[in-house]
Amino acid sequence: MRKKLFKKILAGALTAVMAFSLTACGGGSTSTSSSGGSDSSAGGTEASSGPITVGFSQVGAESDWRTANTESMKSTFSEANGYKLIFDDAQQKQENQVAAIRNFIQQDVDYIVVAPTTESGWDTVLQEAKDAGIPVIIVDRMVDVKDDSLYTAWVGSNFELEGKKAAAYMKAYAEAKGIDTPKIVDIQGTIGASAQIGRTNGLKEAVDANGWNLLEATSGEFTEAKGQEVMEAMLKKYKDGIDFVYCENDNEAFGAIKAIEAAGYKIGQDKGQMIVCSFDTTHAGLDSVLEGKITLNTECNPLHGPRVESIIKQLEAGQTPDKTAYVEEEIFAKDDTVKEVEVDGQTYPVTVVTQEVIDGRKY
Ligand code: GYE
Repeated sequence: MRKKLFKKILAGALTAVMAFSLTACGGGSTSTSSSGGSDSSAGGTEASSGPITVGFSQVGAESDWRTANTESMKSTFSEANGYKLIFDDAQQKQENQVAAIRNFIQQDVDYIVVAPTTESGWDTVLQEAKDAGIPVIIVDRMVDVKDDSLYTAWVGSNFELEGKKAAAYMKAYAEAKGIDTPKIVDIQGTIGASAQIGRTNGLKEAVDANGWNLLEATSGEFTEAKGQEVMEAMLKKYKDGIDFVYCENDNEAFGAIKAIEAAGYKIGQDKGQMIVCSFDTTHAGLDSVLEGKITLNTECNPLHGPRVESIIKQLEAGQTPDKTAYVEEEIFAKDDTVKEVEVDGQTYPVTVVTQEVIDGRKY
């Protein structure tokens, strides 16, 4: 139950008790006090059915994925759906998120939702939320806290699995294209963010297992501008060629593609060309696959609004939502060279991108 709702019911009960004792003291004149009592209890019912207040601390607006995610949250937590959403854009800075959460606590919101920048550094502020009795729901990236009771539930993607799927695809693709020891650069996401940790680890594991040549891993901070800058620097360093450009999101891939083309190198699907891999499968990301710029795009679904709402509804109904919930995701590619990949004993089909596939998608 919402803390505020509980407070309102408590206030209503107190008013009723006061009315009752006044009546008892007044010894007989029941009409005024009883009508006063029923008014206040009617008021209490009205107030408790008011909008649910949600404070949402969003990472920023660094990518197309993030824009789709914000849109999903805003359209779900709308006034028409019975919510009052307090939205805060942290501009990719954790300290802004901490300030936003403190602000939500001060405003005594019903629920705090956090899409954390990085995994660490949340213990203190989440303890403050817990002490204030406000449930915290974590969405998208994870938090790494000493005490799991500091948050109520988490929903998001299995980033490590995403990375492993991509690496399994690259292995099969390299074999099919006759690329022996692939030379790879990794344009990482924001360091310390779950999406970066999982995707980097997925690749790293395959590099170690297959003896691939990982030339460099540097953060592009999940942005197009930084992705381009990092790629420009890498192109200057690795003159002997790069086989795979592993970008940890679509926007970094867009930046990298600009840098590669500006430097006069060829992007494509064959040996001797640069094979760009990405994550997110945003609309623009899939357009880029169709165009043949991105070869592999591993899905990361941003439509978390309804998922967070389902958690809130369960809490409102006094139920216990799953502590952690992973979203199911697919793999999209330019061609059918690799039809499926296997990760940890599970098979994942690869969908070849067509205009129809793009048109049929929700983001
Ligand atoms: O992949 C990237 C965004 O945390 C899953 O953050 C998210 C990542 C997403 O900036 O585009």
